[in-house]
Amino acid sequence: MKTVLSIQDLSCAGRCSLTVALPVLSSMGCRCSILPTAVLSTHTGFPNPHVISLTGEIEKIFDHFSRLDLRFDAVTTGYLADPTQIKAVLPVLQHFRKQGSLIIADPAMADHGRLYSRLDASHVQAMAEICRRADILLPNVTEAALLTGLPYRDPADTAYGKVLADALLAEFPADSVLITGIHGSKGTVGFVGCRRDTGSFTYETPEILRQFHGTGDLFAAVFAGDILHSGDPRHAGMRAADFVRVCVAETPELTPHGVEFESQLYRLFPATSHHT
Ligand code: PXL
Repeated sequence: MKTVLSIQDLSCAGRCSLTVALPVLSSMGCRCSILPTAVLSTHTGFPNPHVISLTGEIEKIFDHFSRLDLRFDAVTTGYLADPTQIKAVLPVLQHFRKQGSLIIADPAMADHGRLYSRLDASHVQAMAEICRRADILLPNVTEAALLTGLPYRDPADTAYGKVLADALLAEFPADSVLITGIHGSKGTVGFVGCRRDTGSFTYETPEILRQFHGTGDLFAAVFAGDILHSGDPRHAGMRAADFVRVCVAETPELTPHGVEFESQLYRLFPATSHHT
């Protein structure tokens, strides 16, 4: 059985981060361990969430993991609450990287051209340090622009996606990057990816014009579960994009509670290896 350590916050309500990663990775037949970095009453798209930082606990949990010599096929990172917390995660990545875990970083910090509420420019600098320790980066267009210093464009087309992907591979040592939220020729949305060894690839699906919270987290979780079996970022990205799309399509109303993925989890069961 493949094993994953998911490092991100636990938002009690709102369907994102760990409450998405756990069911998705379990459905994909992975044993998912967690390192919760903060507990929030809701994600920060709701007004005034109660935030309990677990920064001081990260080192203690990691220390116990190390004494047990726990090992994981992949370690994934997502939303982190502040730069101090990010600093506490760096040694954890360093350790598991040395042990051969695949490090997948979703620099979840911004969307639609803006940082999430509560975050500032110092967060971008700190998140870049996470990205320097990753094998695979999964930013959206806004995050890719912030990490490279290139301008944010809306919409970002495939050509600009390739510019962002090349800039990321120039700036960070990752083997692959995959940028979500790229707009194709006619009413499509998808990703541009680039592998350092074999070059770029793209994928587009018909766009559904509704924006939900947590779809990036859903994408990253499916991506991680797939790549551990396929070893192919393009395959993993296609499976993730198709899954997010069907979840959006099946969500009856636009609320801050994210997409209705629960009724679609069966599509991820290990026996179904085709995408969607
Ligand atoms: O979905 C990304 C995310 C994760 N966790 C928290 C968030 C957000 C996005 O706003 O606020 C706490």
